[in-house]
Amino acid sequence: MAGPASRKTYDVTKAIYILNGPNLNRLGRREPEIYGHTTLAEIEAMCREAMPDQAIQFRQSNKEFELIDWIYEATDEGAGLIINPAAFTFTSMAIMNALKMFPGPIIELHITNIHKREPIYHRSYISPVATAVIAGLGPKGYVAAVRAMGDLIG
Ligand code: DHK
Repeated sequence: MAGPASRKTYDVTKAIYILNGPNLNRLGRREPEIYGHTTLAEIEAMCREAMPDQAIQFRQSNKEFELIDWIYEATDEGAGLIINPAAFTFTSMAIMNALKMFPGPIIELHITNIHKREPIYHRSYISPVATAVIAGLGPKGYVAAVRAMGDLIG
């Protein structure tokens, strides 16, 4: 096993990017029986409270191309990337290919445990290119992801 000397170092002054996919802008009123009542703005506040000294870029888009453009931006300017691709998880080779170019740690995140849901939610295009996957912890999964990313980027 590689010793501490070989641990990859990241520029911690660079931001952690937290990207959210389609329909997550409707959290709080979107299928609350599945996704809960917490809004995306409240989740963003929870992430910033968890790491007040860490630069965080928190974004949401329903557009696949925009998420890809933000992955490029994170590739050029970020230290780590947390992504909840939502439904694009199961459809987007384009997002998978963009993530392949990201040099830092990637955490794939889902509010629900996708593996406990219908079969269409079981095959992720993102997991093969992610450092880690967090699913089923609800909105608190974002806080767990931010803290884990803090450790990964040192
Ligand atoms: C959110 C969605 O919008 C679904 O399409 C995913 C994910 C699950 C979530 O659990 O955060 O499949």
